[in-house]
Amino acid sequence: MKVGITCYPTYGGSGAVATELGIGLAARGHEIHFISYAQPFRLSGFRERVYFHEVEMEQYPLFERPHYTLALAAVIHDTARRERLDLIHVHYAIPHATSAWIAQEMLEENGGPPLVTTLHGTDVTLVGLHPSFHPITRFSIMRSQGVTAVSRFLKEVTVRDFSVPGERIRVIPNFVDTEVFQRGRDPCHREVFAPRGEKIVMHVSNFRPVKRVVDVIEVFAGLRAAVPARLVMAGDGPDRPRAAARARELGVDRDVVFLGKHGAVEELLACADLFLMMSDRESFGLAALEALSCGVPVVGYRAGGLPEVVPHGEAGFLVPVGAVKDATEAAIGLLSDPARWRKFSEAARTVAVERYGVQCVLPRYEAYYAEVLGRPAGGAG
Ligand code: GMT
Repeated sequence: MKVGITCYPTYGGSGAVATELGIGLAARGHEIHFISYAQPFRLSGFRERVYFHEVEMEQYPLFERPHYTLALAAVIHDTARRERLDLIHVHYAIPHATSAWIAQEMLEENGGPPLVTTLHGTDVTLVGLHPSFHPITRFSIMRSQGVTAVSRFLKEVTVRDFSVPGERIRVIPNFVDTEVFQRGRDPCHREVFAPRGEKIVMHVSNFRPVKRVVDVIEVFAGLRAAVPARLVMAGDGPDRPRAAARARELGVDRDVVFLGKHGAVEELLACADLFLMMSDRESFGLAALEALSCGVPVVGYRAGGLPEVVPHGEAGFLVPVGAVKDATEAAIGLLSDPARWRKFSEAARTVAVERYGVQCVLPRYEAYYAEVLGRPAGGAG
């Protein structure tokens, strides 16, 4: 099958999932054409059957605002025509599903390939809800021949807030390459992060307000008062200065490392002891899944789709949003009891491998593509 994939190429869950999906499908014999304004951050090195088409923006004095949606539509149209794509799969509805719909309209006389849109999170729960975006987001979802959501939670929200019939949305969860994300890989940076044998607590995100990174610092400060620990904050974004300021206020700044954006989080997670995800809205929580795959228990807020990913009391603990004290107690309980921690770590790895391993989830996309195309499932042809 020849599939065009459009995603945001920058650091972020939807781009990561889209890229891993393309790489995985290419390994299974499909031909993948990534279409975006930059090479997706997880797409490095040469890979057979993987191509990248850059969306370039024309500079013209009249265009004070760049027309990315149109430029993307033009490249999707061109790629679909030249490469004879069987299917277009866009990740994150805005504006990708709209651009793909325009491309399809342009291809209509030749019968354009069907469009699958994967809803990831804030395209539905935040940005798409804005009154100025709501009608076009709904329109683009409804014009897609296939729609997937990364969690049951996200499907329910889309049905409720966009009046999309439930039967139009298939839940296909995010996945993780459990060979890449695993404990004890080399290099492991434990001695650098925790030279005195401290526990390593980790957080990975884009530091947007929804991630509540100040709460991450507060949970860590409470934990560190009871257990020697260091906090590694990977990623960057608008709330980083607030988090750094809170760490200073609470007197824990010497034990908090802000790494900035990191291209290989698997190297970091492989030596973590605890992952904190204190988001107040999270449709799935890919970073939490990647932590579980590395045998790292998760403590976080019971928000959105996170309870579908982290089994409470088994691979981690989820507490109500804002319950910093409860989260701190849960973190202390895990890190001060080695036998309990080992049990949770093993359960975390099992959940990742058995429910969310790439080998379990990829065939579900293949089967869904076949269904949308009206073909029998199976095979790359
Ligand atoms: O950053 C992105 O790529 C998108 C981002 C978002 O804010 O929509 O992440 C969403 O998609 C990820 C991949 O499916 C999910 O793991 C995240 O939970 C989800 N983020 C939110 O719902 C806040």
